[in-house]
Amino acid sequence: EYNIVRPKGYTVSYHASPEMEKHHFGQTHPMKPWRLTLTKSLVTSYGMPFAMDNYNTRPATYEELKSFHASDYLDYLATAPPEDQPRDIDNPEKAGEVKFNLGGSDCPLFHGLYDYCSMSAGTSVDAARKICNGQSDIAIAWGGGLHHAKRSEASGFCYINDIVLGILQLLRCYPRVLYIDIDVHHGDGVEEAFFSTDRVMTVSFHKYHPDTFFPGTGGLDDNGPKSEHNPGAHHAINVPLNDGITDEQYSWLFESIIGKINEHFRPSAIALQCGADSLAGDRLGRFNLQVQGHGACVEYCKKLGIPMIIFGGGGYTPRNVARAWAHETSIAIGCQNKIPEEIPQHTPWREHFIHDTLFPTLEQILGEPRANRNTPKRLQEIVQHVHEQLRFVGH
Ligand code: V1S
Ligand code: CA
Ligand code: ZN
Repeated sequence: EYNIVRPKGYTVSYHASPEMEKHHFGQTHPMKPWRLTLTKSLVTSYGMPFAMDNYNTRPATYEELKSFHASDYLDYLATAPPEDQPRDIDNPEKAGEVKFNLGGSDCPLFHGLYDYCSMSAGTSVDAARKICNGQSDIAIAWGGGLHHAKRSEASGFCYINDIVLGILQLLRCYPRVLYIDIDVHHGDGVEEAFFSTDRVMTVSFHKYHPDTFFPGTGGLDDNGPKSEHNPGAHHAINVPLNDGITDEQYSWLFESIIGKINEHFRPSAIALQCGADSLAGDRLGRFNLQVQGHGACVEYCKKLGIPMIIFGGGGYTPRNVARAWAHETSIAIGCQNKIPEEIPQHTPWREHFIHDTLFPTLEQILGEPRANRNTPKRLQEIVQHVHEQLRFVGH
């Protein structure tokens, strides 16, 4: 009804697994897989599925997961019994044994965990395959983006690193992959996985404080192991930020940094993690970004004209996650100017949106905006440092 049509000669695919959305981390846990259902509901009520190839994905196989993860870790993940009460890892007496960081309050062992993980990974691997075989120009995997998971360790709500699996798939057909991470947290798992190769450059924008903000890594000078013999040296870029950054500052940073990286590194594919916890009003986040500023990053990447996977990630205020990811789906399709700002009347769970617009103002979201602790001088220094790093990269 909004006349959303397929862009000519351009294919966007949407990879989702409705079963994944039914899993629960626990009552008090901030990660709510149901936010994916709310996102799909908004995407559908705007008529966007008509303009995309829509896939219900299969779970990733054990062999696929093994392309990054260790078998003893996967075996434990597949067989550890679910705990009904999350253990209190901050209290060693009650803690019991914790293996692979599984079963604390951040990474609980819940019912159906292995299915949840393999479905999330399945969406990302399928998205990567569609990019590889040229069937999609942009492939969307909102159920992926779990950037903290390590080869043999769960971390920060992430168990399987679907992004690493997706990038490994892209590397089979593309010489260089640029990973960009706009989640409010540092993309440490992806950075570490590609520390020793010059075929992947990783860039994370995040709130940084080594003692008080998870995971505490990703300082400006952390650019990968600096050994002369390591081809991956200088291929990790970190953009550490303070509380309260605005759309205007973030867009300026993003374009200055990604523009320069694109010139030097010349990626043949992009993997973009769009964690929505960098939005204002997020339960765990600290920034003042609006749906427009978050989406501007996706728009900028799309304009580079390079095949791209778009992943989800964090995002702990479901209504804001759904708004951002629906808007970003419309940018991928190129119909962002055709859909009305007002949330359609027939949207299931419309009452969850509180404000009936895709673009609520900062005042509507927060009442009082969070103080902005990012000075123009500091942002200039960050851009300067990144430009200096790039002198060591490619041409
Ligand atoms: N910030 C934060 C935060 N909140 C929680 C949490 C709160 C309630 C619960 F019932 C369970 C967990 N954990 C954290 C962080 C992890 C953030 C992960 C972000 C993931 C992502 O968005 O980047 C990608 C999906 N964990 C910590 O801060 C660790 C602790 C150090 C403090 C909190 N306690 C609960 C565990 C140890
Ligand atoms: Ca980030
Ligand atoms: Zn996050």
